[in-house]
Amino acid sequence: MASVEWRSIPTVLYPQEILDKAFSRASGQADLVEDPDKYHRVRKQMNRMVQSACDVATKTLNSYVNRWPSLNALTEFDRALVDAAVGCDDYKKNLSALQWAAERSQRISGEAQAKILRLRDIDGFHKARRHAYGRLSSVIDQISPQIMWLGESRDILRKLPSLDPLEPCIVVAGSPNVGKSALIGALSSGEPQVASYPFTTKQLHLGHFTHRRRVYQMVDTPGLLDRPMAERNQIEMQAIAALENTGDIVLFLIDRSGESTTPINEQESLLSEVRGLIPGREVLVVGSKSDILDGIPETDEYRISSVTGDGLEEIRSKLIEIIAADEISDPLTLPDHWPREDSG
Ligand SMILES: Nc1nc2c(ncn2[C@@H]2O[C@H](COP(=O)(O)OP(=O)(O)O)[C@@H](O)[C@H]2O)c(=O)[nH]1
Ligand SMILES: [Mg+2]
Repeated sequence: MASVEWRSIPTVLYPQEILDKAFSRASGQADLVEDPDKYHRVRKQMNRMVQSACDVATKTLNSYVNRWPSLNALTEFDRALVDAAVGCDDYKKNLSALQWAAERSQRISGEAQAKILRLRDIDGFHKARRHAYGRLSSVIDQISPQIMWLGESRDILRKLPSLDPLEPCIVVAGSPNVGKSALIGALSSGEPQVASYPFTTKQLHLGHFTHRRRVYQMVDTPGLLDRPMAERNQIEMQAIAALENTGDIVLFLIDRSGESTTPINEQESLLSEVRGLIPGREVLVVGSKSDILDGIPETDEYRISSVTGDGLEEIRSKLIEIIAADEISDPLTLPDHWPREDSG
């Protein structure tokens, strides 16, 4: 399962644009027909027009169906995102409506061509072509709501985060304003990507760094792991469950500085909730904003400052170490310095 590049989903044309494209391509095709005999010329032209208009419609619709990721091929995390953003049922239903229309369009083409073959008069050729155009238009009209839905959904899906399920992922949790986004920015090579998360109006920050050719992804959880679970609706719980399977490790930030907007005891009870939610994952607790912790007793084993860079490299190594330790338990993965047969 590769990651979904939501940003590469192509633009969806309006229904009328699809028809315009089909009919204008068809007229162009008719102009190419050369035959001195009018009867044969018109017959060929009408045939070409129907065939090419229907082909363009079919290809356009099928290209949407093919370029949209199949829900079955998605990770649980991506499916949860799609469900919350646009709804998985609608996603499936609307795409299959397009597939239906693509097939109808081919049928219309076949039937019109068979009819033109049987006809013996120029007027009949024109009529058959007009009739086929009318049928094609009404098929496209019929799926107009579905096409519009896809167009709008595409704009929503484009902004979703893309996580690669084959690379490690660090979920950065903690109360609001503890410094999650700042930490991701400080550990990232390059600018963190800002994505939207359908469960919250807040923006999600995605960053990554590379170590020994592996990409360590980091994702923060605005509005997700930062509120008591009692306040959540079902769809949010579903997202948390999905995140649980995505993250290899949770880095939980605690802001013990006087500037924290959430009282320490509330931050700590969120921490125990997070631990309870994802019992199988290691939770690394890190104190944030060490640059303004003067005089505050050292409670956490790890302290960082995203402003001064204090403690960042220690945290990075610790994350890599924890993730590697986790992977050794997988019998198919060998540890880093495992002796290779050809090295002796
Ligand atoms: N002094 C100091 N301020 C920080 C540090 N990290 C974040 N902040 C500030 O804390 C506020 C919240 O940071 P942000 O990363 O948005 O927190 P988030 O809501 O957990 O993502 C911002 O005003 C940051 O500038 C830090 O290491 N030191
Ligand atoms: Mg943030």
